[in-house]
Amino acid sequence: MSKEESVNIDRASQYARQVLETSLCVIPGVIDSATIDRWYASFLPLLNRHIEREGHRLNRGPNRYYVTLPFVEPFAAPEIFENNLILSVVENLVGKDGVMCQLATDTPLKGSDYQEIHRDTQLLFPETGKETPPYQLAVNFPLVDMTLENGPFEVALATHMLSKEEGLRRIETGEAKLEPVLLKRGDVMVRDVRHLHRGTPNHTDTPRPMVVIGYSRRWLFRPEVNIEIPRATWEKLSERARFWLRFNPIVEEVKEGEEKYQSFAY
Ligand SMILES: O=C(O)CCC(=O)C(=O)O
Repeated sequence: MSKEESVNIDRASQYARQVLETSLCVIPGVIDSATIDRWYASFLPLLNRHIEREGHRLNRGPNRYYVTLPFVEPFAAPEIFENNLILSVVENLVGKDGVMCQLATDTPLKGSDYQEIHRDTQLLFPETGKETPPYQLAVNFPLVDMTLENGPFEVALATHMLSKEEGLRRIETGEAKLEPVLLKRGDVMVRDVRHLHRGTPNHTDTPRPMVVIGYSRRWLFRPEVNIEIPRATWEKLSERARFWLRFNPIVEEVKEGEEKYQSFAY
């Protein structure tokens, strides 16, 4: 093993430990600015068409939209979803045989509001009232710097292993605190989506998209999401990428349509 590989393994396990303890880690400066700019420019027309088509739904709150990204250029980007460090952190948490099942964005615009404090998934075994090791992760990165003005994602650290009621109680009493995560363009956050969190209002005129790549244990079925992979793209993927994407449908062409993932909060 090269020195670089073993440094990466150490870093990945440190980041993974941080996620286990606090529910998230931030890996700074992973994605270069030119890539982020390309994504932002390609995303805006998608967002505008989404708002025109189904902006009336308000399912994420006013002026806040969840938009799936098509698995085509520039979004079918192995340098991001197959990034060695990110994927090693993910493997530490959901296993080397995990899956990638979601590629989308959350975007508050001016006029957005505080969301209800929520988690993104239920307990695996609700009747036990007990949490388990991690099974569903979000790898997030913003397409603009996330500032206090443009609707930063807020999270109460270390609430991922608590019931929602207990997490809310701790927030209420001040034992836990909702705090903004101020990511720079290029930073990547890996998070256990069970932590209590919320979107906050964007007070600027610039949309604040944050990309979400969903990774899960191999056995977790999330019917609300998938990634349609054009056959031509599939042919060009590495073995490792094909493995992580193996349960997604292969299609002849990706068609833009209504968003499937409508509800979000538990
Ligand atoms: O601010 C964000 O991007 C997160 C929004 C969110 O948690 C959601 O819509 O479920």
